[in-house]
This record gives sequence, structure tokens and C-alpha cells, in this order.
Amino acid sequence: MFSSLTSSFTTAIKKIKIYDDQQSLKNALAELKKSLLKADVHHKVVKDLIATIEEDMRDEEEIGQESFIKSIRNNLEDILTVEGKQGFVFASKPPTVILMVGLQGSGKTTTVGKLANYLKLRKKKVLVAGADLQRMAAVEQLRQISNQVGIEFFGHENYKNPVDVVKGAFKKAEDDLYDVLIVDTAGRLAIDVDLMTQLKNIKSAIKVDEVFYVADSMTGHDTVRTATTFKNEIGIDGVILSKYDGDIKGGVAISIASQVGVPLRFIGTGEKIPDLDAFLPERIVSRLIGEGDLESLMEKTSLVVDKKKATELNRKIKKGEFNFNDFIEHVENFKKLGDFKSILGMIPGMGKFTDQIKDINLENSQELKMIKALVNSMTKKERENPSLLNNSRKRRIAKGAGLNQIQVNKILKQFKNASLIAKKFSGNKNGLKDIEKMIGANKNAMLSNIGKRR
Ligand SMILES: Nc1nc2c(ncn2[C@@H]2O[C@H](COP(=O)(O)OP(=O)(O)OP(=O)(O)O)[C@@H](O)[C@H]2O)c(=O)[nH]1
Ligand SMILES: [Mg+2]
Repeated sequence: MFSSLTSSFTTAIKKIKIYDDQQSLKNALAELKKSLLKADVHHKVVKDLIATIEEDMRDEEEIGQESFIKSIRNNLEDILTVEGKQGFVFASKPPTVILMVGLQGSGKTTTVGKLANYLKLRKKKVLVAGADLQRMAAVEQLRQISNQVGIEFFGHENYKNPVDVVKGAFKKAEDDLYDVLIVDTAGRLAIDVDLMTQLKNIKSAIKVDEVFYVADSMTGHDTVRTATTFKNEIGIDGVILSKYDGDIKGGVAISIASQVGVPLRFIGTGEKIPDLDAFLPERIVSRLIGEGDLESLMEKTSLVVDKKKATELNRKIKKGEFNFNDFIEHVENFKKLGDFKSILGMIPGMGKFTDQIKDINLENSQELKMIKALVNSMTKKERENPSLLNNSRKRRIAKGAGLNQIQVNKILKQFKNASLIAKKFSGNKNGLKDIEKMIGANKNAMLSNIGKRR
């Protein structure tokens, strides 16, 4: 995710203290250059970025962290803000039609589902069309994804020509007043004439508002080349970077923005449907320089958490009354928010911890299953007030949940820690610093613990 880039910037920033001199600036820039190259940012982009920061700093009377951060922020924002649209933009006349294109396996079909879900959460009426007639199971794959998201699907295995599919889908979208139509198309192993012709035919058959090129982050700099070819051949309006959660260095996001000349619109941050984030340069820059992105987090949360419940939860957390019932409910909501690492990266100061957490899979987490079993064996009173749990109660609960005494004690301890963290988090301004310390201290006991299990 962004963690390697974030640590590139924050490490360089740390090298500059308030009354520092030219030497520390030099060190910081050298550090930044080295780590950006290591994070796979294109060398030309690195060279330009370092040169402009250096120039900015030359004009400063006093070199300090503040001016250094300001310069990084401005220059990064400049690089990432490519002329064009940001996030999702609706056409003036509905339906807004999106064509999803890209190479084989890049993540097109999954991204159609993710984008449909993103729009559904925002109360839009969405239709998706399966115009990939190349791969045998493609139509069925999209049908299933649509069912999972709970949106309408248009398509059938009997269609012979993708142009007929999109014409039919467009008519349905117009007739039934859909807000958005998203079209899934076929991929190819490499760019070939047939594919480009097919896409051009689809594009000219209906009114297409935007062509989104889905780029696989794992393919590194090749992605930049392929995206450029698609741009020249059929025209693309945005890039969606998929699989950004993979074991990648992250620099490809910066390279795409600066080298392809088409705005990065969304990033895929996991295999599941909610794992899609809008790419808004100003907010991404905040994350990159370690300041988090609470705005996006609040937005995400407000879409899946009932406002009244959120306020009540907040009150309980502040008073330290957060109990097991709340916990289970909160975890369910948490799952809807998407990838855990991505969420953590949005909390100020937490970006650097994302590397320490391996794959957290809330859905299949062994830990979570144990907690749920434990909660199911508790009485209503015990759930509301975990401090009631003496040894004999614990023995009873362990038996009911099929756990041993050690496991029960461990979970109860972790829960206590978690609610302490939550209480701190909601408290005073120093809350975040305290959490950092607590997480630092609890790192092995808590975070890696959740991460290792599935
Ligand atoms: N980890 C991760 N996996 C992803 C992401 N997006 C897609 N995938 C996975 O990538 C694989 C390919 O995804 P598809 O959506 O089928 O790709 P496609 O471009 O439609 O493939 P074709 O139809 O064969 O051209 C699937 O296993 C997806 O689960 C992502 O953001 N993160
Ligand atoms: Mg597909």
C-alpha cells in the first residue's frame, strides 16, 4: 500500500529539525531520493521532484521541517494532479456510461463490481453489462458479482457480439432511468489489433462518458507503457490502479500520474468488493506525508454506520463503557469498510504500522471466530459488563465456547486493551500520541497476533 512511500517521506522529514542547516537538507534530500527510487518511483520523476524541493528551500530564509513539508506537499500535489476529472463524475445527462478496459487479469470485472458498490452506497441506481464474450466464464463471473453487490446485471452467454450487449444495456439503462451503466470488456494477454478494434466498436456504438483503464500495480513500469498505448489507441479518461494492496513498492501510483498524463481516479486495495478508494491528490498526499486522511475515513464510516449508533458508540467509548455487544457490532461494520490496512493508513500517525500487520482477514479471522464463540457463551449481563467475569464464570464460558482458559484470558485482555485504545483515541489531543505508544508497546502482543491468523 502507501506505507513504503509514506516512510520515504516521513524519514526524510525527520532528518530536518527546526534550526537546521544546508547539510541536513542535503542529507534529507539524499535520503528521499534513495528511498523513492527504492519504492519504484520513475527516476525522472524523482530527479524533478528533488530539484524543485531544493529550489523551494533555497528561497526559504530558514530551513525547517515546516517549510520542507510544505514544499513536499505542494510538489507532490502538482505531480499527482493531472488535468482531467477526479474521483467519480456524473454525466450531465444520465445514464453515465463507464467502459472498463485493460489487459487480461488486470482486475476489470472485479473493479466493475467494486465501482458499482461504491455508487450503490451513494444511493445511485447502477446497471452493469457483461460485454466480455471472449472468456468462457466471464459473463457468469460478473453475474455473480452483481448478485453479491445487489445490483442489476445485463448480459447473456448467448450473445455473439459485444456491441449488441452494450446497445441492449444502454437501452435498458435509458428506459429504466439508471444513473450509471458500467460495461465490463474482454482482456487480452498483450495489446493486439483485434482487441483495440473491438473496444473502438463498443465505444462508438453507444454514448460512452468515460473509459477507465484498469492497471495492475504488480506489473510495475510496464503498466505505464500499456496505459499509454490504450490512451493513444482508444482514448482513456482515467486509470484505476488495482491490486495496490499487493507486495509492491507503491511508486507506480506516482509514476502513472506523471508519465501517462491521465488522472488516477481510483485504487483497488484488496480482493473484496468494498476495497476501492477514490484517488483524490490532496488526500493522498496527506497520507503520503504521514498525516493520514481522516476526511476519507469519516466519509467511508458515515456510509456504513448508522449516525445515531455512531454517536452512541462514541459516547460509550469516551466513558469507557464499550462492551462486547458493541464490539461485535463494530466489527461487523468494520468489515463493510474494506481492507483493514487501508483504513489504518487513513488514521494520522498510523500509516507506518501498516507494514507490521500482515494480511488481516476479518471475514475468516480465527481470532474473531473465537471472540464470537466467547460472546455467545456469555450472559447478557456479562457482555455488558466484562468486569463481572471471575474465574468460575470464565470456566463456564470457556466450556461453552469450546476454548481453553488461556485463550479466554487472552481474548479478555486484548479486549481490555482495545477498549483502552478506543477511549484514548476519542479523548484529548494527545490521544493519538498515546495510542502510538500503546500500539508500539503492544505491537507484538496485539497487531501481529491478529495478522498471523486467518
Ligand atoms: N488483492 C487484490 N486482488 C485483486 C484486486 N482487483 C482484482 N483482484 C484479483 O485479480 C484477479 C483478476 O481479477 P478480474 O477482475 O477477474 O480481472 P479481469 O481483468 O476481469 O480478467 P479477465 O476478464 O480475464 O481479463 C482476481 O483473482 C481478483 O480477485 C485488488 O485490488 N487487490
Ligand atoms: Mg474480466
